[in-house]
Amino acid sequence: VQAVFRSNLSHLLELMGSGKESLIFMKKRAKRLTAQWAVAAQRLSQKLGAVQRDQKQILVHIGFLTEESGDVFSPRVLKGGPLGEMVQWADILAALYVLGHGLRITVSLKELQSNLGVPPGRGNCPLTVPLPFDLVYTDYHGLQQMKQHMGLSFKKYRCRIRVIDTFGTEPAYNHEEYATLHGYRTNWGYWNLNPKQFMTMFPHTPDNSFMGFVSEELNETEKQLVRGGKASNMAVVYGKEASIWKLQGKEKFLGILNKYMEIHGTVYYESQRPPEVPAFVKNHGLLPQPEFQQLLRKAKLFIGFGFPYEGPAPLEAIANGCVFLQSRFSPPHSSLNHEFFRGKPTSREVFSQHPYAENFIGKPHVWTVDYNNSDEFEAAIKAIMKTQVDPYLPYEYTCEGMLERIHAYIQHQDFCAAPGPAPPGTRALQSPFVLAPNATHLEWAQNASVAPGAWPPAHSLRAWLAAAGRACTDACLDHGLICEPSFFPFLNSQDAFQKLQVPCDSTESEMNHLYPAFAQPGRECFLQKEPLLFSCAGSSTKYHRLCPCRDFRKGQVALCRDCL
Ligand code: U2F
Repeated sequence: VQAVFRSNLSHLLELMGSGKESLIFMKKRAKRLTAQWAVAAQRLSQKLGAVQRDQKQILVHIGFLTEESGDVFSPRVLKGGPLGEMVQWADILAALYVLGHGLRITVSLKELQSNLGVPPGRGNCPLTVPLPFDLVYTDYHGLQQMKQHMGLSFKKYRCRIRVIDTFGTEPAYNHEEYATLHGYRTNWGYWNLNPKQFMTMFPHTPDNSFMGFVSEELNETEKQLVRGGKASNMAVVYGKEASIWKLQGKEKFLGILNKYMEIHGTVYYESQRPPEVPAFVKNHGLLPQPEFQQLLRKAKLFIGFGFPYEGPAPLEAIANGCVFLQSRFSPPHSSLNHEFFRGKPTSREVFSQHPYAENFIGKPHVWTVDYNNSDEFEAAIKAIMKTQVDPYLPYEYTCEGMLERIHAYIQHQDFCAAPGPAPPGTRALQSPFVLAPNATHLEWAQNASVAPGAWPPAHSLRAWLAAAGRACTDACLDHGLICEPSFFPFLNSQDAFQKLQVPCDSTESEMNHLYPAFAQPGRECFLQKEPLLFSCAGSSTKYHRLCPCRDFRKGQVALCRDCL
């Protein structure tokens, strides 16, 4: 059956059920965005032309909303608790539905079991019950529940699972044995999935797939209205929960801001003003999402206090024509030094409250400054008040961008297929590259055969030997490219080192998430023994890593130019 784009979301709203505040929030959002999804579907349909799309049967099991996992989020929806996850799930559901796939949605263990065809209480039975879904989207909580209740089927069908994982899972944490041996064990990791099965909220490391969410896009008339209606001295503070306002030292920079601007907040409160919120702040209380957007349309500045990390609100602010001002973290926050990230399966270092805003958007929309430096802070405020900025939304966060990306994943990602090229040592791998004319990197040879069906297509590969201590994520960005982990197998050979003229005195094959790599001191080259450990993330001053990079579409970093 072919998938047909849908523009009416009312059946989806029925499928989403009701009761919980979280579901109500998500349904309102899906409903409000219907028109934007419909236009996006129309545009994508035109862009794809006659491409055949199979209709998939998809189960969406939202584990964190189940009572069995404690559902700590639903009761906080109206109290300033996290909404980012619900924004993302609402958008994933809408996108899958608009793309025309068959959907089932579960938010309890009972519903999960009945959809999986597992008789209750028979979770550990040795039978493999056929899975009636081509794809399952879930989260870490749901993954655990599926493992417990699917018996042997879990192993057989886990390649069909996609895990929505806000902050990402790096390969070193995903590989059970390696994580255990090398201190990468956490509450969440060690599932031995293909790291691309984890789907993140922002493009953190390309080892995972970037799923994202959407922000409402303004049309030309709305943009005009926003341009005309901005109050150049109005600031809104990022932080809907009073605890965010506890930040030490805030008096100093808020005092400076207060000299220039009228400060607004949307902090949840019960009966009286939360004591953390200074009296000069005009607090509106937690606003419904559409009213929050309206407030952003009038404001000039959206200012972050350092928490929450990496949420949707800064993108919404920028899309509504605000400048986002945030603090630089020095030293960077990570699972090593910050409670929030502790136990998360990533070593990623976070250099500001919203690294995506800093690195993918930047000035004039985003200013990242040291809040402890009053001069720098004050200068930024003055400069921001003078600059005129237009509403801006990166393509990958528009409805069309998200549809395009999910379409490409559904069409091309197959983790159930037989593994790619055999690991080194098991067969002589004739490398399909040549040294580029300027001798700095490898390129795909013109006459090399291309693995049919390989996605992303291998001819977009370009490979560098990174500087010592540089991760492949950064090394590729240095060249205006993005690291592509699925290309590692092509590079993992003596021949690749040779073509790059790396002086290997010896070559060893071992399990290490930094390999393939070259160690200068002993002139040793190392190949990767375990395909699951290929990793864009990770660095050590000991190694020059061999890095596979590819191009990407403007505003759509998940997809290479020939990836659609
Ligand atoms: C992030 O979760 P948060 O919910 O704290 O993220 P925010 O950026 O604050 O935004 C979530 C939504 O809240 C909405 C706003 C955003 O789409 O439109 N909102 C609102 O409806 N009313 C208001 O008055 C103010 C905002 C992140 F997304 C999570 O993944 C993390 O777990 C969490 C902690 O770092 O931060």
